[in-house]
Amino acid sequence: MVKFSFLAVVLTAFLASNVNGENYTVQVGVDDTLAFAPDRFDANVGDNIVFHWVSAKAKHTVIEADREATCMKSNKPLAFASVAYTGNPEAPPKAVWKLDTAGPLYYFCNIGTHCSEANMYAMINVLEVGQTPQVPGFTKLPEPKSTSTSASPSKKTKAAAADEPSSANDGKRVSFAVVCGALISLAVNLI
Ligand SMILES: [Cu+2]
Repeated sequence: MVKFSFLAVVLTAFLASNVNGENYTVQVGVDDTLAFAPDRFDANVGDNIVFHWVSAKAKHTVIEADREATCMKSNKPLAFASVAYTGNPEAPPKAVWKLDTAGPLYYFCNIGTHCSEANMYAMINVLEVGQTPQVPGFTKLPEPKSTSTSASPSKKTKAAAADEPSSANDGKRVSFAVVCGALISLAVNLI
């Protein structure tokens, strides 16, 4: 039984590490500006984009568009569209966009003139599964700025972040692992 239990643990760990894509974080209203950060990066089919509304100063939305800078909602029947949130830097409202098709994804904020005058739009280059992102996004939020003079996070390259585990995925992975472990243990005990 010890061997079977060990096998179960190994199998569980293997399954848990392969079931989810990355979770990329996009800050909506970063640094209280009319902008998304990062505003352009590569991801893969199967990844999730987790939008964090971080500005308490204005309402914003995330609305899918068919092309860049049009400020018009996509014609797709299932086009992504969030509700309008006023942000909270300590506990940001969030929305998750799961990437299921390769190709460029465009989105914008449809509040007032945020898109048309402040250029509050952005894109994600969605690659096929297995293709290596050349411009990695944030897999966790950038460190909070210590002064108001720091550079915009959207301009940083995030090579370091790409090497870090996706903390937002851990909860799901753990719960998936627990379910798998329980099922495998059950099966092993029945043998
Ligand atoms: Cu906005």
